[in-house]
Amino acid sequence: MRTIAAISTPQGSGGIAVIRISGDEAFCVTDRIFSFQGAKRLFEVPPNTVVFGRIADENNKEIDQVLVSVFKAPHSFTGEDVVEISCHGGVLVAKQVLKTVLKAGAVLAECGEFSKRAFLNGKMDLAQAEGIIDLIGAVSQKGADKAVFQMEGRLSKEILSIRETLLTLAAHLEAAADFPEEDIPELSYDVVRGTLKTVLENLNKLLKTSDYGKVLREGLPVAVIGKPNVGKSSILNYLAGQERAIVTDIAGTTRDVIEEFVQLDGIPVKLMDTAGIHQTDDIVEKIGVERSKTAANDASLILAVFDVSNPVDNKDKEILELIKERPHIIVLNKSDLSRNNDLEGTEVSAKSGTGMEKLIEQIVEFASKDTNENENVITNERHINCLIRCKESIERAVLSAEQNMPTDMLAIDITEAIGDLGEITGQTVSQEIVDKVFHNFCLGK
Ligand SMILES: Nc1nc2c(ncn2[C@@H]2O[C@H](COP(=O)(O)OP(=O)(O)OP(=O)(O)O)[C@@H](O)[C@H]2O)c(=O)[nH]1
Ligand SMILES: [Mg+2]
Repeated sequence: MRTIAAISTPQGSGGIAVIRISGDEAFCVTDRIFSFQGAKRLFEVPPNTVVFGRIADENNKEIDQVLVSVFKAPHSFTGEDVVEISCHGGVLVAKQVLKTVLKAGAVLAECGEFSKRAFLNGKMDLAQAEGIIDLIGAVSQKGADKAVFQMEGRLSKEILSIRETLLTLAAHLEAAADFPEEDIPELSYDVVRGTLKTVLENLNKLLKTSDYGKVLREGLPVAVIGKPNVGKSSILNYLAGQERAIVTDIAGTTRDVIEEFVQLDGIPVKLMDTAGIHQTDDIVEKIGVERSKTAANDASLILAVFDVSNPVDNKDKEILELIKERPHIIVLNKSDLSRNNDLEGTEVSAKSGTGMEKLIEQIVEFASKDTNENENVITNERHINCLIRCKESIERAVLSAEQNMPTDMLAIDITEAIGDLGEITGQTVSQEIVDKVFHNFCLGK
């Protein structure tokens, strides 16, 4: 395979930049441009060591003083010989080092090519590789935690264990069908059904986590609605930890939807502050009110805000009517003032912060949907599709088992399900899918 190279650190200036080289020729390519004291050639250097030296171009003009890390196959990220040149982190210098490396015989890596090689060389499976990318792209602490689970292979382990159960079952069914003279004890339909139902439960359990996975990927959309002046913007500002929206005592201050990404207890939340909902002839406000209603409709969760210091009026009743069919939390704001209504909900004061912890807890509980801290969470659309297909195959097999169909019929569906699970980890996956997965990776990864 060709020896590849790319800048693995982001564009821009920083303390250092890293140029990664991987392939059979990684050491000789580097030797052509790198000089250092001690051993003469890089393959003589012990693996996993760092060497200080200088990089020069073909005219022996020094480009930079660098540190070179040496990893020998198969004990490297890609499983091949790998050299990582840490140079000074200027935009120009990193590019110049790369240019010299390419001139010395390496070719520019494609997006995700290092990770693809790691996958092809068995250093990690497909789901693990995708975990790395999720970790790099994580926008929240909980998202990062789940990506680490995936990168470590915890998701793969769970998938492989389900696959193993199906493999054993399929092998037994097929052996019984193919070699009837061998006297292989037949599995009763009850046993087959029982095993398939357990598999189905496990698949459903995994698929159920994908809602939370979507939250971790995209953030939970939460709309803050209520009549004017109840303190919606004040609540947004409190949760955002900054004065994001204008707050005044004039009713109708907010006239548009204001979005703010926040992390609540490590979970990403897209908060939407909205215009106060009421009847108005003001044309701008009218549009704002329509947008509030749309935001409420599109959100996964509504924070319906009421002012405890005022009696419930028709405008509040309109809000209660609007949210009754949708997931919501009733937020009773201004709890620092004396109480003038008997609404039930979560009492908070955006002014003093009282009750906000409880509100955050409720939002987080809604977002995480009973997912246990230690559970795998399905965050990847590709994995969801594979699991859905697998589930459908198993459902067909269960139906066949219930109708006492010939066992080789069942085996066909089970084999399909095995393939679907193998696609997640990459054991049974087409080249086309592999290329597609890695193409989404960044350059140098
Ligand atoms: N005492 C008290 N006043 C509050 C509290 N929260 C907000 N306020 C005041 O209530 C008024 C309205 O607050 P906003 O946050 O602008 O209310 P809003 O619901 O966004 O109002 P509109 O954008 O006009 O719909 C301001 O004067 C705030 O200072 C609170 O918890 N306690
Ligand atoms: Mg407002």
